[in-house]
Amino acid sequence: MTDHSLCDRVRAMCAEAEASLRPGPFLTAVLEVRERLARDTLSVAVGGRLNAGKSTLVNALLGQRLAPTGATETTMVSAWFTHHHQNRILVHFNDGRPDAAVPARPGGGVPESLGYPRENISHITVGVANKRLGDAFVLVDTPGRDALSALDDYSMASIRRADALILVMPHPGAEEEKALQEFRRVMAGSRLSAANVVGVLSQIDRLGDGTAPPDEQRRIGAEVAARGAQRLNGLVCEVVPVATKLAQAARCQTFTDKHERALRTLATADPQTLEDMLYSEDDLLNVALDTVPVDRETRRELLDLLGFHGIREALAAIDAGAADLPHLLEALRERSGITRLLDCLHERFLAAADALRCDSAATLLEQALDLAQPDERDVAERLSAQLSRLRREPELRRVELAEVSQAHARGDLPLSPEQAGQLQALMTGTTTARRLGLPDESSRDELRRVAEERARGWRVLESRLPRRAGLHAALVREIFEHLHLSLA
Ligand SMILES: Nc1nc2c(ncn2[C@@H]2O[C@H](COP(=O)(O)OP(=O)(O)OP(=O)(O)O)[C@@H](O)[C@H]2O)c(=O)[nH]1
Ligand SMILES: [Mg+2]
Repeated sequence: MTDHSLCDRVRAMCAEAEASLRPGPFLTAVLEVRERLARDTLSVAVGGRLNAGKSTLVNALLGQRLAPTGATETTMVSAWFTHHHQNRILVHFNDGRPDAAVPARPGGGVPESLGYPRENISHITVGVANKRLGDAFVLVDTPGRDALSALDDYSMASIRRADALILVMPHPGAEEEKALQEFRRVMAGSRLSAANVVGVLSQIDRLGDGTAPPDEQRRIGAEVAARGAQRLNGLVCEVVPVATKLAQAARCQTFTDKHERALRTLATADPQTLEDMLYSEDDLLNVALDTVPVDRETRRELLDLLGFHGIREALAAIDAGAADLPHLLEALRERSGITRLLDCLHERFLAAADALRCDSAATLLEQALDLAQPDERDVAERLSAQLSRLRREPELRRVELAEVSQAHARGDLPLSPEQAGQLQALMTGTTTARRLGLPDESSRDELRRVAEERARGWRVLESRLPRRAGLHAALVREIFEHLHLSLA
């Protein structure tokens, strides 16, 4: 089997159906799926509330400052960043008009104005000659809203069209719980779940009163992220804390020798001056030049680039031995949390790309079946049978656990905390052992024993539940059985 075997099977199904269909809505939907699969990359949307730090994170992931960021509502239309041999921006309209090319900002960024009314634009495609994108994914920056309940149709449309989602959450406030519940509601009916949603706790420097030393601030971030992951159990596979602004600076080549030199000079201040200076942003800006020979303008530049927390992280990294610019940048990437997020995206999204893309394509085809006209029934029935066979593939079944997890989140599938934990591990584990909630070094016999025990447990549960809930339990049971068999 090749890496793309599941997607290849969907492509073949589309080709076969297309050959027998006449022009009409069913054929159009099938063609759209084929076009979607022609792209060989996974699409990952970045979504969340207004000002959450989505665009800042997109830039950090791209390794280039292409998405505009700002303190007020900044991202007005969804932007699909794709690899292209030359920088170009295409505007796609929602009234069927042909796409229009608009000039990019120097370096390929999205311009302030696209020159068309926002309400006529469905989304834009930003082609960038960016190697990082080439071998990874299409990244989709979406507009935020002040409440997730009001996430506009176009944001939601882009989020639904993507294969996976990074859900960006800023520092938790009183509104957080409500917003998260809203997000659950908005996502119900989409296939987004712990199988393909990674949470990011953004702007970790803003947690608490923001005066804690950097390592303490990171510890607070990890704690808040862990609590968030607990609350969003079933919806996200994990929540990674990221100092988004610092991550952007550490990955976008905007931090130069000049900034490094200035930081090293700051680091030479005597301990008392250093402590006074790092008490607040104002103290950093206002400390007398004769005590710290870095001019105010450069200090302001450092603040704009790294933020106050970032400056303290950089000074701590220098203190810990980061001897030159590359080592300092590496330390900042590590400290910002972006390195861990990238690992997480590779492990969870890229390694499962075939199944995730196949699942979204198969879902679109399943929806398209309803569009068949009476004389297209044969084709629809054949396609439906092929899709049912495809859905039995173990890798896809795991993605389907999304529905089970959503049923549990809605209260339609009562589970004990232990069973909920087993379901979460099965969905999000990246190795067989982890899927069974066991350490990686567990013996094969132990894995087999536990897989069998789980299958038995879920069979008992299945027999006690009403029919619909029982079907969900049956899916979990079948996956444990399959794991058991594969360990024979
Ligand atoms: N202190 C701090 N500020 C940040 C951080 N990340 C982003 N910001 C700032 O927060 C503001 C919003 O960031 P954006 O990335 O534009 O947020 P967004 O979610 O894309 O916003 P919209 O597109 O308007 O919904 C900007 O002023 C950023 O500079 C961070 O880690 N720390
Ligand atoms: Mg934005």
